[in-house]
Amino acid sequence: MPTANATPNILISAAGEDAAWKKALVERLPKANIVTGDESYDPETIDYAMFWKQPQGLIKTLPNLKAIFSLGAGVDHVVSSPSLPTHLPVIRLEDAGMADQMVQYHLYAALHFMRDFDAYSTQQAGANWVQHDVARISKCRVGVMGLGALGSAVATSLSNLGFSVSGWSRSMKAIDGITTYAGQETLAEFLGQSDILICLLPRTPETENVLNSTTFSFLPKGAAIINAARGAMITEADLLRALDTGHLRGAFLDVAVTEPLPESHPFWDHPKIRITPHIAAATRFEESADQIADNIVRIGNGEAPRGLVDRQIGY
Ligand code: NDP
Ligand code: OXD
Repeated sequence: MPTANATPNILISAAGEDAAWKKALVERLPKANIVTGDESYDPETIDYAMFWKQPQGLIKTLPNLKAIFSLGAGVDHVVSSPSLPTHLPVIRLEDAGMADQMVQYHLYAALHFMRDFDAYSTQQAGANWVQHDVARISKCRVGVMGLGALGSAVATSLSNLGFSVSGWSRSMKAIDGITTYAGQETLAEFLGQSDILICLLPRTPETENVLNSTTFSFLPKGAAIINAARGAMITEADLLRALDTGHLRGAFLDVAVTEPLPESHPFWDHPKIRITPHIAAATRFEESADQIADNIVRIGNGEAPRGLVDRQIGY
């Protein structure tokens, strides 16, 4: 890693939240020169950029960048930029207050299916008072794709509540109470025992469209999907088909290929789909600014930063 100036120059471009990020960072790095995209600055002097959905073309105006910080757990908005230099370090947020929120979101969504609330809302529309047997939670099998900072917290919380939980990742993990699988060759087996499938993978060339007609066919009939990762992991037309044929019972979606979800999109009024507007876990300024400031100090001291993205694999 390159080393930093004692007074680093930092540019913030954070999709309308520049001022809040600047305030949080100034408190932690009082000696740094911190500017937002609408202030005047000399692009040649910028050492570090903090980005969330930065304007297209901004990266190539900054020739002397030493690192880019993503203001989210996902880095797809940065690494997908064609002008990103191959060796420029990209650093992501790890948990930073998001794991607790992801746990809350997934407890709600998993119970929605496990306790038949999807069926009861259809019944309510028809003034239909019919009771269903309450399934035993230990018989409900949840599969979590992605066992990173967020997926592992979600898997552990669902397991603690009594669900029977498995997880799938690229490299093998050992997590108390969770049956783990790793690699493409185990995907069909992992999916085959997921009554509720949760996607918490990062968006990379390998994970795009990982949920499609073929992989849906590996799920047990009547399985449900929860996706709060990125819309690009699901082939949307295949999801609609799997719901309409009855192979899938329902989908709980926080993300979509196009966001905001267009008004005319068929997801909005599909009876088996619940939509939330990318709110599963908000980036918390305090925790995130602590991580970023700590990393800038670490780089300044010649140490490796935490949360460094592997540019070869894309997360
Ligand atoms: P991490 O990088 O910590 O974890 C990613 C996990 O996915 C790891 O377990 C990794 O495996 C696994 N993985 C990656 N590629 C593959 C693959 N090809 N096959 C199998 N497993 C794979 O990410 P986070 O947990 O921090 O975040 C996950 C995603 O959640 C983010 O990238 C972002 O897109 C999304 N997100 C959504 C939010 C929302 O509000 N909707 C908020 C925050 C994040 P391994 O452990 O072997 O590396
Ligand atoms: C993230 C997100 O990646 O909010 O942090 O989606």
